[in-house]
Amino acid sequence: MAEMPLIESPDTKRKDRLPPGQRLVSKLPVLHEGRAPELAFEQWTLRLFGLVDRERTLTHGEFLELPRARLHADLHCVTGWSRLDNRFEGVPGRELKPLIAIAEQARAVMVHCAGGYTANLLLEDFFAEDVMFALIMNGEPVPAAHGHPVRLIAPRLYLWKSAKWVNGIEFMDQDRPGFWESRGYHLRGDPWQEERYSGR
Ligand SMILES: Nc1nc2c(c(=O)[nH]1)N[C@H]1C(S)=C(S)[C@@H](COP(=O)(O)O)O[C@H]1N2
Ligand SMILES: [Mo]
Repeated sequence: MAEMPLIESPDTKRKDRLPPGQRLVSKLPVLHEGRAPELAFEQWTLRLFGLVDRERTLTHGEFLELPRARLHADLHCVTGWSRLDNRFEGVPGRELKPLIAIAEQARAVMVHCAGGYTANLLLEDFFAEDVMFALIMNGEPVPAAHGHPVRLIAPRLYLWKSAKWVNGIEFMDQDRPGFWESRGYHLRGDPWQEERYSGR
């Protein structure tokens, strides 16, 4: 098998890697609303819907046939901690593109999760080169508390966008607030701009 390509999240190449107002932690905390769902990978599916020509639901077997890559990325939580040099393995978000015809008017996605959590991303943020559906995190299958079996990683935005237990991507004609965004978090959440709260 050919060696898996390595994606370096661009922020890992900065001289100063700590965004304003953040402090470094060495261990990744566990943070989420409600209880972590326990999901068997064999039953897991990924639904691609909304502004697509035909809705499609990938089985775990179909998902495992998609091209994989490794990812090196820094993670920044809006509550103020950052963890550098995280390692992931999984399917880059861009690999979904050939599977569906996305309508021209699509501008954003809503990421859906088991348990009902949602997070919105602009289409260009979702298809950034360093966005990944992660299966492996720091050498092990993504643990239940961190999103088993599949967790989205969007390292260029605050970590609330990196949805755990992801099971659906909805393509939308405009950006709409997800779970935290409708509770006061910023619609986009760029840590370098300190887009923490919307001020609404
Ligand atoms: N499904 C789901 N994903 C989620 C959350 C959640 O409550 N549910 N919380 C988000 C928030 S606010 C943070 S800070 C990160 C924490 O990820 P970690 O527990 O792996 O450190 O997960 C994000 N993804
Ligand atoms: Mo968070």
